[in-house]
This record gives sequence, C-alpha cells and structure tokens, in this order.
Amino acid sequence: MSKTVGDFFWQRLYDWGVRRVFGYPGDGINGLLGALNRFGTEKIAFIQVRHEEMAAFMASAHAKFTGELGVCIATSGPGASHLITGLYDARLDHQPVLAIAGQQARAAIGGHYQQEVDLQAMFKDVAGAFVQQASTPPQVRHLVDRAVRIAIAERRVTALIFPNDLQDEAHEEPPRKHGTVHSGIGYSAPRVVPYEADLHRAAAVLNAGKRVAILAGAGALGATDELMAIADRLQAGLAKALLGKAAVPDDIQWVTGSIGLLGTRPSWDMMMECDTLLMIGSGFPYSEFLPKEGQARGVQIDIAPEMLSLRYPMEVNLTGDSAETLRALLPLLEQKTDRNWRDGIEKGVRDWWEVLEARAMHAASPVNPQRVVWELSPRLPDRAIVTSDSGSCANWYARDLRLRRGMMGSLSGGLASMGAAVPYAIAAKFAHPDRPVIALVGDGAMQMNNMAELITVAKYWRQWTSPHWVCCVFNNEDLNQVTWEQRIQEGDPKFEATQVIPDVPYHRFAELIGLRGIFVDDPDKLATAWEEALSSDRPVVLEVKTDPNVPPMPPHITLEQMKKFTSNLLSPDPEEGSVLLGAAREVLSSVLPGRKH
Ligand SMILES: Cc1ncc(C[n+]2csc(CCOP(=O)(O)OP(=O)(O)O)c2C)c(N)n1
Ligand SMILES: [Mg+2]
Repeated sequence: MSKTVGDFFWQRLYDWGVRRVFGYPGDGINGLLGALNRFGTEKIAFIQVRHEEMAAFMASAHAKFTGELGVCIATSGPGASHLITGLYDARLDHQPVLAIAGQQARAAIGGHYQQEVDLQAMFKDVAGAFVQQASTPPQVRHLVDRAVRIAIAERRVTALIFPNDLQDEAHEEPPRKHGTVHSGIGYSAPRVVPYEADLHRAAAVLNAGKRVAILAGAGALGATDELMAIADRLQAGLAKALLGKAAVPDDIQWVTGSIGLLGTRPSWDMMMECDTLLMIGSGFPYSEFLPKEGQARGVQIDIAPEMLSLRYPMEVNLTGDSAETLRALLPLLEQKTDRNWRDGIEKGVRDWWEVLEARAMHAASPVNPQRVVWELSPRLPDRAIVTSDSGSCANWYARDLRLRRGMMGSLSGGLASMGAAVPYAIAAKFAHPDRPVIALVGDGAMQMNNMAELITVAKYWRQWTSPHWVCCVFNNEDLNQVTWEQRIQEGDPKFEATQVIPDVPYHRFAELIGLRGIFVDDPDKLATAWEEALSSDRPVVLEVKTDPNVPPMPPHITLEQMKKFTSNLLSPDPEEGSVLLGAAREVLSSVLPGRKH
C-alpha cells in the first residue's frame, strides 16, 4: 500500500514533536485512525476519552502542564462540535492546541449530507488564528506545518478539517510548479526583552514607589526565582491571579495569595493601599480588585501586547518574556530599605491564615468544605499537581490550598467551565506519570461529565508509573456557587428547581469501575482519608459530604451586597433561617474591622 495522506499526516506531526493525541473515533476520521494504527501508537499515543469535549480539555491541560502543543481529534459533525467548549478553554487561557476533525467526502460537501456541518464556520471563532479544510493531498504538508507553527508561536487554537475520502488518497508532495507551497517544520521561540530605554522607564517608576504591589499570573509561572528577587528588591507584596497560583509558593510571608472574588483579604488590602502596581503575565479580569485609577503608578510585563494596559492604565507597558524581562530589570532596581510596607503586608498575611484556619475549623453540617482543602495542604506530596473544577471548590483551591515550590496547579480560568478538573487531572498524569495528581470537583461537575471520565482513569491507570491520582468530590447536593450568587448578587432566595441536584454515591461508582472509593462525613476523619487516598495502590475517589450553607464569599463584600444578603435572610429561602444566619455571621464578621472570624 502506498503512503496515504493519513500516513503522511502522523509522520509530520511526529516530526513536529507530537507524542500524544486525545480523541474519540468516528467514520469521519477512520482514514486518519487507520493510518495512526499503522504509524504506531508507541510513537504517537492515542488516549481514548468518553466525550470529545474532554479530549479538548485534555489537550488544553497538556499544553498548560508541559508547555507543548496539545492535540485533540474528533469525527465530523457531532464529534467536532463536542470539541468546542474545551477548545474555548484553551483559547481563553492562551494555550497552543491543534484540533483535528473529520468531514464528509469532498463530493458530498454542500449536499446537506449526514453529519455535515460547516466546520470552517463553526471553528472560525475559537480557532480563528488558523482554520483550514484540506482539499487535495499536496496541500496537507503546509496545512500541518502552519497549524502547528501558528498554534505554538501565537499560543492559539488552530483547526484542521479533513474530508474522509481525502484521508485515504495517496500522499503527494507539492510539485515544483507555480501555485504550490513548499513549507518546512521547526520553531524556536524568540527571546523577547524590551529595549533598555523602556526598562529604565519601568525602573524609574518602581524605584520611586514606596508601597509596591506585584500581581503575577499564568505568564509568570516560569519566573519564580525572578519574582522572588524582584519582590525582595522592592520590598513588595505579591498577589496571584488564579492561573498564576503556582508562580510563587504560598508559604512565603509576603505572598498575599489569590486576588479577586476567589481571593484573599491581604491581596485586597494591598491593592487598595499600594502606590505602585507591577503586573506580570496576567489578564486577571476584575478591575475593581486593582487600585483605583490614579491611585498607583503602573508597570506591566506581558508577552502578548494585546494584554497590556487592559485592566489598569499602565505608565510603562513592556512587551517581553516574564523571566527574561524581570532579569533584565533587576540590576536597574534599587534595594528598598524601608520595611514598613512589607511588615504590614506580612502581618496581614499572618492574620489571614489564622482567619482561614478558623473558618475551616468552624463546625458545619456535616463537613465544612474549607476544611477538606485545609487538611489537604500539609499532606500534599512534593511535586503534586492539583486541578480544580468551577464551583465553590475553586474558592477553596484559590484561598486555602498552600502550594509549595515545585508543585503545579490549574483550572479552566478564562472560560471557568464546569467539567474540566478530571480531564485536566488525566492529562496531567499522562504528562507527568510519576507525580501525584489531585482533582477537586463539585458534585454538579461530577454529574455533568467528570464521572464518565473516571472510566478513562480506570482504563489507563496501570500505565502510569505511580498510581497516585485522587478525585475529591464535594457532595453538597447543590450547584452551590450559583446558589450563593443568586443570594448575594441578585438578592434572591435559592431557586430549588435549578439548584438542587440528586445525591449520587460517587465513591461507590469508583469501586464499581475498579478504582478505590473513600467516603467521609465526619470532619475529624478527613486527615486520615487524605493520607489513605494519597498512598493508595490505585486511583481514588474521595467523596466528602459537605455543607452547602458555608458561603464561598469574596474577601470583602460591598455594602450593597451585604444589604441584599441580609434582606434575603428575611425572604423565603428553602434553607433553614438559622443555618443561613450562622453562615451570614461568618461572612459578615470577616468584613468587620477588628474581627478575625
Ligand atoms: C459548563 C458550565 N455550566 C454552568 C456554569 C455555571 N456554574 C458555575 S459554578 C456552578 C455550580 C457548580 O456546582 P458543583 O459542581 O456542584 O459545585 P459547588 O458549587 O456545589 O461546590 C455552575 C452551575 C459553568 N461555569 N460552566
Ligand atoms: Mg455541588
């Protein structure tokens, strides 16, 4: 058999360095899959998911946890459309992902044929950087080369669509004649550093500041040493956007932790009081958590110029790689000696950890969800990777989890989609099979799709060098994050028709499919449960019966929100008034001056 378009395709992806693809089969891609079988899954592994959206989440997470291109593949029509949410996750978090989709045969396209969807139009927004449908064999070489190069170089999603009959055609190199394209492989990221003059302008602003606040995001994940050196030089405090949580360890005295609705009090205080803001690699969206315009002088560093001066009008905008730019900036910065500002931040951070401990230890019915994460932190094994779903557990991930140096963590940040934690944790484990991986997931997100994806864990875990993979389910029979949004943002009572979800024995489902299940409804058993889960001889679902009446509140709440919240206590909420009042007391006390919890 001569080499087909499919055979050429996998060889080309292999030459680009692709070693794993996440996907699900269908007749729209059978030509490609047959070719992958011939090519050899020992060279490019095919990871079979339960749903194509999960394949796209895994591709996004692969990119996040390795820095490499993530690749996912789906059949025509419904397979391709299933990819979309996962691709938007990658798009919004600036991850390089290539989506491959099948299409009907070329002669049928435009014929309202079965499973025929206008895929170019469908992918156009999410994969706008490069989306192409192949129509002839000599075109495939440059389509692959461009789709990969653009995805990596621009950190964007790209998409390639292959009509199924084309996949089995004989491969042809582009002939040497007019009207053909002759591309090649290879990409090296450039060293991107601002001009000296601009670094000097930035240094002048930072040197003049007396109260410097640093905000680090996902773009600063590779700049830990540089961030610490700059923060010390400037005697600054450092807050982290959600995707930048692992940029600097949480056990440093002047790290104020997360910022924003899921953030901390010391981050809020620092931003409200600083006179200078240094933002690095962050697109953190909520400007109200940053200094008021005019309050602080701003310097921003970002590799993507379109992210500069987007959330706060900066005085100096530096386009550059975060680590390289910070390194170039450091010698221009004077060592600050006044310790007042930093001392204040460190005290705020110390007090805050006490507040969090008290909140976590607060009695709840039956288990306080904050305590689940609080108990995990000291038991996190070195080099652990933690993922979180969207839901109230993202609050505890952001605030209570203490990541140490060498750990990683991520979630669906920009898109904040439910259903990402388990696929993220699976991709993390394939990328780093020797590292312990922990997914934090709400019960709603389990029911949505994470539960089915446990079957993927059951299928593959024996291939992993260590079996340490834990999915922690917060079973509160509620779509709790949104329940609290209804109460606080709208001033409405909990709408039971939309919010209450069925009780499902997640730990028993795990056992049914050959994983280990642990169930906890007593807070004092959490510590042992985590220890057992993290040393188990197989992946574990740790199901905790948590209290939906513990509010996942922002670090401060506004007077207006407080008014809505308290008036809501008088309106007919299905939860008992006393429980809500207890919760309210916890929230309100944390915003009253002079109170710890
Ligand atoms: C795909 C998707 N649908 C809906 C939402 C809105 N949403 C955000 S959090 C949440 C509730 C999640 O419930 P659960 O997983 O049980 O976690 P909990 O908040 O109860 O801890 C919902 C519905 C979303 N972010 N993503
Ligand atoms: Mg829930």
